[in-house]
Amino acid sequence: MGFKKDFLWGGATAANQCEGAIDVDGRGLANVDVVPLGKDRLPIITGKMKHLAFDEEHFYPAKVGIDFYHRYKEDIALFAEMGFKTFRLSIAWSRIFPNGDETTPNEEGLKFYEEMFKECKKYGIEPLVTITHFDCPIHLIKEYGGWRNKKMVEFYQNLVTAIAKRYKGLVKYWLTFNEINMILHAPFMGAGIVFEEGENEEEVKYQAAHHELVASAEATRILHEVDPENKVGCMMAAGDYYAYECKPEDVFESMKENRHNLSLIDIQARGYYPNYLLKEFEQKGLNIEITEEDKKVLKAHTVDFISFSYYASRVARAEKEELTAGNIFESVKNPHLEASEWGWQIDPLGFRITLNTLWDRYQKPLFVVENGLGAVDTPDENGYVADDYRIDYMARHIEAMRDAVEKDGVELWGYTSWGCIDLVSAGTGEMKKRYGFIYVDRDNEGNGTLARSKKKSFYWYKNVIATNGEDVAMPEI
Ligand code: P53
Repeated sequence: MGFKKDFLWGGATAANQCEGAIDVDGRGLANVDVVPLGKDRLPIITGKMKHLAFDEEHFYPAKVGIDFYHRYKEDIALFAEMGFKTFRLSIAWSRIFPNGDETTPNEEGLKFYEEMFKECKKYGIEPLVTITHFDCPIHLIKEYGGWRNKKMVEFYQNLVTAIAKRYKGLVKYWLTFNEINMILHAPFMGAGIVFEEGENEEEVKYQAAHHELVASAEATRILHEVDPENKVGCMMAAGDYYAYECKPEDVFESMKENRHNLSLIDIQARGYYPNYLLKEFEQKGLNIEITEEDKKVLKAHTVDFISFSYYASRVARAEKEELTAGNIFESVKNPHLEASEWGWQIDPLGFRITLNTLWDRYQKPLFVVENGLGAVDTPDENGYVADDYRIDYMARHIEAMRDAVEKDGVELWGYTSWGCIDLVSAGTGEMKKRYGFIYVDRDNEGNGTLARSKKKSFYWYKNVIATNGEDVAMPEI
């Protein structure tokens, strides 16, 4: 019953949202460094506004992040205190290959993650490594146009070969691209794409996605070759679309939205393009170059497991109406659900539904690698955050996940909550949108000591892990 004995409980981060130290130890500049806080962020991450360098008028939160680069030992000790079995982090590509197209990796970059993995192992924590979490060396964007160029596949393979060899025996769980479907919503952040005047944006996005898919399959091949023990997963931003009403037109719309969202992992999981997507290319006149050799690679190297983020469910409606505010993923408002302060619709049962959708569709083990509540935390006079709202959100989601496993028979390897320590928001660039069990003293403008402190949820999650997810109530502390 319940979660399996060796269920991997833990937390998740991404290099660009926590490390800072962007010009230290030979690291090169990346797309994620130059996305600022504020109103220009959305046009920049969606590739509508070209912005490849720093300027005076914007604030760049990634420059410092939460200074994880210098403080990771302290932070991993706190994760260990909560009982983490796994820790999800990403590798900053430009630490390993500062420009992206070099032939030999940067030793200092390799060393940094090696030390970090050893620090995890010290506590029996299994690293879960995202190879690419939205980042791309700026040089590859300027020189080659980012993932629109097929040469990226080669550069990515160099990265994967270097890290697969170096971290053999230290890392077993790998994810190729974070939220691969994000390329369709935020192509600069997802793939270093800046659109040019008058081009067919959809065609560019799908061509870039195709290159990422081939690169992902090649990464799977390399990781399996270097160590047959390696487990490689795809990763998507999930959350089922419901039909707004039971009228067939709304149901049809929700089917289309779900397919659109799942299309890329369909390919990573099954090894071929689904007919519905090929038909869509045809009908829209999109000319996507897919070679016979690419098809062979996709077919031969499918993923071992399916990982995903889940924050909210979504709604589809034949007539587009009121959309939820200011998000990369726009969705029709669901009148039956409450939303977070950022308009993300809170739906624990939707989590169970999404888990079932993915399990039914692929019949491969699942791994929840992001879930959580982005909220404003206000420390009391002692600096303590009593985040009952977060505990409530997470408790209800963990219960729903347990139902999916216990009552529905979904095969699930683990759960890493997003932003287990407060970090910079990917969508907005804010510090104010916090997810952590650990509070970090830093605000949107960069004020604060960066000191860490335990929130109420820290003690709660520790108990969840200690009881293997059986007890989600708040314990006495
Ligand atoms: P933030 C949108 C929708 C779903 C997932 O997001 C998303 C986004 C991006 O805003 O991204 C994932 O920080 C992503 C993380 C990100 C997290 O969700 O905008 O993998 O990097 O931080 C939460 O609240």
